[in-house]
Amino acid sequence: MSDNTKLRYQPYSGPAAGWGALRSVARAWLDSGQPIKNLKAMLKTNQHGGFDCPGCAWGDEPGNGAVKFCENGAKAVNWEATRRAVDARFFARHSVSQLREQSDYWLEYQGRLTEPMRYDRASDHYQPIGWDEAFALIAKHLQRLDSPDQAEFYTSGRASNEAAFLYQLFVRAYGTNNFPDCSNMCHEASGVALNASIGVGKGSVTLADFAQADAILVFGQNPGTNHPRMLEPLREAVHRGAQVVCFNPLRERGLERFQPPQEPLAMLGNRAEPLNTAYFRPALGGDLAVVRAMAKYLWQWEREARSSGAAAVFDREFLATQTLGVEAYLAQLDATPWAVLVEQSGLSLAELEQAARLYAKADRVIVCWAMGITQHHHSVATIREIVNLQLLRGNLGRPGAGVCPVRGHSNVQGDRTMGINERPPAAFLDALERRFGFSVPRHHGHNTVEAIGAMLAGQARVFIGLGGNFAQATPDTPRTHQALMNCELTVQISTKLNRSHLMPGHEALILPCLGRTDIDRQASGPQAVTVEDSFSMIHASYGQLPPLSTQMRSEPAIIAGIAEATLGKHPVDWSVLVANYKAIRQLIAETLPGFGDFNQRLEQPGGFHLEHPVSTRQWQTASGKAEFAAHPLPPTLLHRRIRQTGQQPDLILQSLRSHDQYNTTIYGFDDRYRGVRGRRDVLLVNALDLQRLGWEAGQEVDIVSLWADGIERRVRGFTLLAYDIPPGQAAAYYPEINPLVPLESVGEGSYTPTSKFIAICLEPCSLKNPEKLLGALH
Ligand SMILES: Nc1nc2c(c(=O)[nH]1)N[C@H]1C(S)=C(S)[C@@H](COP(=O)(O)OP(=O)(O)OC[C@H]3O[C@@H](n4cnc5c(=O)[nH]c(N)nc54)[C@H](O)[C@@H]3O)O[C@H]1N2
Ligand SMILES: Nc1nc2c(c(=O)[nH]1)N[C@H]1C(S)=C(S)[C@@H](COP(=O)(O)OP(=O)(O)OC[C@H]3O[C@@H](n4cnc5c(=O)[nH]c(N)nc54)[C@H](O)[C@@H]3O)O[C@H]1N2
Ligand SMILES: [Mo]
Repeated sequence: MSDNTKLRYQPYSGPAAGWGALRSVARAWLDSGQPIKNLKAMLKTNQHGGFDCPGCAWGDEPGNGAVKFCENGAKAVNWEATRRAVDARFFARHSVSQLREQSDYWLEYQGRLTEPMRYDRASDHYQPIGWDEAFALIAKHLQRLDSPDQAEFYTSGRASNEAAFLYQLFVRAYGTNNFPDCSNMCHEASGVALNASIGVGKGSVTLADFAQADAILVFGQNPGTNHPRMLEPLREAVHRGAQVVCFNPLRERGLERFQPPQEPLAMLGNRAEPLNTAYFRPALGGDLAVVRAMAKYLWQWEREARSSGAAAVFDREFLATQTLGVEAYLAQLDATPWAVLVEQSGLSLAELEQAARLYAKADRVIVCWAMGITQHHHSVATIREIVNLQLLRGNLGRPGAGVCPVRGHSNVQGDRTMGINERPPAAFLDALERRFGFSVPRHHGHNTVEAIGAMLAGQARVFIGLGGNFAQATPDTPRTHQALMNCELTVQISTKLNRSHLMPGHEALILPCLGRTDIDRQASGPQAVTVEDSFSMIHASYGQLPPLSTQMRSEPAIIAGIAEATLGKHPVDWSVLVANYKAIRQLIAETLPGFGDFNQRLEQPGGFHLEHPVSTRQWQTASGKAEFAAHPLPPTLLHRRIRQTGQQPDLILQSLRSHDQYNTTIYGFDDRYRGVRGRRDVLLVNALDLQRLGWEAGQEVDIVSLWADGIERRVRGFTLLAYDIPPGQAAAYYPEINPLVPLESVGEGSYTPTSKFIAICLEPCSLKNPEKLLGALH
């Protein structure tokens, strides 16, 4: 398969979903090599007794039997459930150096990893190794470190609750809290901000709330691609006259028009329905100013109401009885000048007022957000500001209202609940200690950025990855690659070949694991695993397809193997737990609040809801109240280290996902809704900026990012595309531009790489023959 065809660009005129989605699903099926088998399995997606979709973390209504997968869920399933195998013969044919020349797309396309492999430095090939030998090698490396804190234990958000619980139990019994995870690059800021404001770092709404909301605000999210099943509640909301208000610099098709693929009449009549009632296009990183301006309007109207005796704008009783700090916050609103709000938000005063009016008109409001909010310097402050706004009108802890950080990976939220957390709460550690009787490490561990720093500095020497693609998902790519290769041992527990396997430490292992779609058979029979969605619903997932090879093992079995080799039967008998996952769930029930009768409650269709204290207006903050945060606005959105370069950036770049990818997994080269086809190495820029900067659409350029640390960060040979994007902004696909994100450019209080705010300059292309070299670059 050739990776890169010619770039074609034609603005997309169809609706989201609809025929385009059906065509794309059919292609994914056929390409899996086992379409009929997969079709049967797909019909079980998100059904009782079936598997949880390995796509996103959007939740589903239990029961009703309707088909419950979307285009991108189908792609995820067919990508995992392929007949192609990456086995010992494959690795005998290709050296690691040769594989590095291949694109990320090509690597994963080769198929499922089917047997454990060990890197042989002398021949530069991976060679087969037995499972026991692999476990013994890991144990040897872990046992000889000077301190357990010299090992990093990464987790990606597909790991089940059972796998995550065992993993953290093993790692803490081994002696460290070094749990860098994908969440550090994703919704970390949501967790930090919500914990501080309302006492729980999770969203407060369930799917049922969407049906009752009068307004749904969607900030920095592209659900048409990344959470397609969210489009239906949005459509339903518009239908019944609720406001759906979008804040996104790009006009995302998935927020504009929608054709339900499950409704034949709408499809045949080609009828598309609007998905929003207002659309605002702020500056990158401008949302803090947007939300503050909305609050400032509310405050102005509340003041007027107070003096005229008109109906209150604020929920005065809620503010008085449930919250702390409103006075300081209102003073902060007074202290923030309108001119600064207009400048930083990128919206006009009239637009800001319109947004505030839409908000104030609604009795019940849900605010949703995703990466357009979290991957910024001021992400924690922005999310706290969203909560501030919601508090003013009591939009928390009642039906149809609340906050909804829409999660990414299908079990990223569950992994945190299970203790994948480098800064675990004391109550969690106390509970572990009580149940398992060993003294747990209390000091903080490394997050993703700190782990990279430690490996670069030689302070961390072993890296174990439970899923994911650490080499490509992280910032500052060349430094991260170096960090992995500095290690004495790298271990990747994976389903598919990716670049992380090609950045081996001195020694390296690939441990092939079962995925969500595979039947997981243990001593007591086929096993279910459990996951938690964005609405805190816990449900079971049963694999449906026989694994491609008998050599693959489940994630719990692999973790148990590593644990037993390293620690023996301490603090539990690992193999007994793996024989029947009910035993793992029993331990979870005995350790974590909210999981009583875990095994029994799973039998209900749709699973069960983990109670959210905010739904009954209990605030688990230090003060016992919902807390306002009165941050001043940053003086400028440009970080000090950008200003210190003394250079003015040409543009501010955001990195985003195309319609044909799942994070670093690239399914194809089309971004259907944005009209970009055939290529991913493109830079979307406003035509006015091209003119201003003296470039032409179609030209190839190098992109250089600004950060005053003496390191040159450059990607080469990107094609300029004139696109409907606000002037001064640019957009390009992740992970191709990750080399431009400085490791030290992180969110305040969240440590999340600022992947949506990269100051860049364009330079003439330094590639001689870009077309030919493209494969090597990706
Ligand atoms: N098919 C598919 N599904 C996925 C994924 C995938 O890669 N593919 N990834 C999963 C994961 S892990 C995650 S975290 C989610 C990600 O889901 P999203 O957050 O939707 O993903 P992004 O593509 O990063 O989109 C960010 C959106 O925010 C907008 N944006 C960027 N900067 C700003 C800003 O400063 N302000 C505002 N208001 N908007 C901004 C962008 O224009 C874009 O529409 O999706 C999950 N689901
Ligand atoms: N520039 C930029 N960087 C970003 C982002 C961005 O928007 N811009 N987004 C960030 C976000 S939100 C996230 S969540 C991270 C994602 O970071 P990761 O979660 O680390 O990356 P993925 O691409 O999801 O990982 C894909 C790999 O996971 C493995 N895998 C798939 N399924 C399974 C499974 O069931 N079990 C196991 N063990 N392995 C499996 C496969 O081998 C596959 O190659 O990237 C972050 N990086
Ligand atoms: Mo994510």
